[in-house]
Amino acid sequence: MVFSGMQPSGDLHLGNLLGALRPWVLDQDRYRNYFCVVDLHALSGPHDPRELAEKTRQVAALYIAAGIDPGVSTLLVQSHVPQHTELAWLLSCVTPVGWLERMTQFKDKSRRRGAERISSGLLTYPVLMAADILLYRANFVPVGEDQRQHLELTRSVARRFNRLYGEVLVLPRPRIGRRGGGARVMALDDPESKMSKSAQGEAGRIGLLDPPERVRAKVMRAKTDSGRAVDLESAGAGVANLLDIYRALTGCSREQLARQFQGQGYGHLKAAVAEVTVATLLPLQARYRELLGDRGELDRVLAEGDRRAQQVAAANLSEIRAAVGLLRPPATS
Ligand code: AQP
Repeated sequence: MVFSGMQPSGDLHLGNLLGALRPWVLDQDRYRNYFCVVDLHALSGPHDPRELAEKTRQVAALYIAAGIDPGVSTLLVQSHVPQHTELAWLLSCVTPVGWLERMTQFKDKSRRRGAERISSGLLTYPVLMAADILLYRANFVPVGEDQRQHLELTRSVARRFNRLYGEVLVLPRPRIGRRGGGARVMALDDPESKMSKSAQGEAGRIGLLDPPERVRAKVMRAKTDSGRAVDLESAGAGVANLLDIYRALTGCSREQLARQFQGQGYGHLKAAVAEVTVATLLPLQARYRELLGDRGELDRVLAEGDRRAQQVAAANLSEIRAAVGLLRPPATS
């Protein structure tokens, strides 16, 4: 069983594609999958209520455009399955605050936003994420490297819960960076930081919906180092990031990478990265436009996924509720 998701907190980018979406697609026939648009998570930071519903639809359309088949995988919207939030409460009651305060993403985002502007939802975000995963008894969670710590926390919470209430929760394992890299795509304008939806300015990220000219302009302006020619052994963060992106997009080996770029100028590498990126994104964008052209069909697909997910979620949650000792609700006719 596989569970993973993305927040509709901004426009999805190349990091989301290479770190998560593509690994989901490549492995989707091997497992039972739940791919979720985690809209409740998007509320933990600043968001525009006039845009959230449409962004949620857009992320779902991007999943399908990237190759998720809703006939094979269950595609759902987190807020449409209320069991996620109920389980989050049960888990929060066994999660020490200190564990949450140690999360790097919480520390980074709260430093960026300032203590007055962060919500307690940002602190408890990893508990909701643990609930998302544990609710479906997922064995594997394919995510980018940045989510490793949250996955460790999910395992710790599940272990603690099972110690207190019996073996009801399944400990999930992260799947990070399988198949050709891309587990941590760095920002083009600041290769020491990860490419991110919420970073200020657009120069650092390649949006999955960026038109070809914008992709080319961003890649050509990517920060490198003071050198001129590529050296695979001693590449600085910016050049290494471009090489990683090229490798992840083409699936080429390190030897092929060396043959093509070793000793070549940075301009040559950038032009090649821009072209493979454009070639990857064009068909995805065409399919995305088609899907958004028929919102009724997209909503129908999501409703079917929500329904399938709710069945599993309700059955699993009722076992978890019983384990903590809650009174079983009266059966409704
Ligand atoms: N730069 C990245 N490289 C590789 N994988 C990445 N992911 C995110 N950024 C990179 C992976 O994408 C999935 C979706 O993540 P999310 O929507 O829950 O948000 P996030 O991890 O917090 O990613 P963002 O895009 O940076 O969003 P904001 O800025 O809103 O926080 C996850 O599997 C993640 O690992």
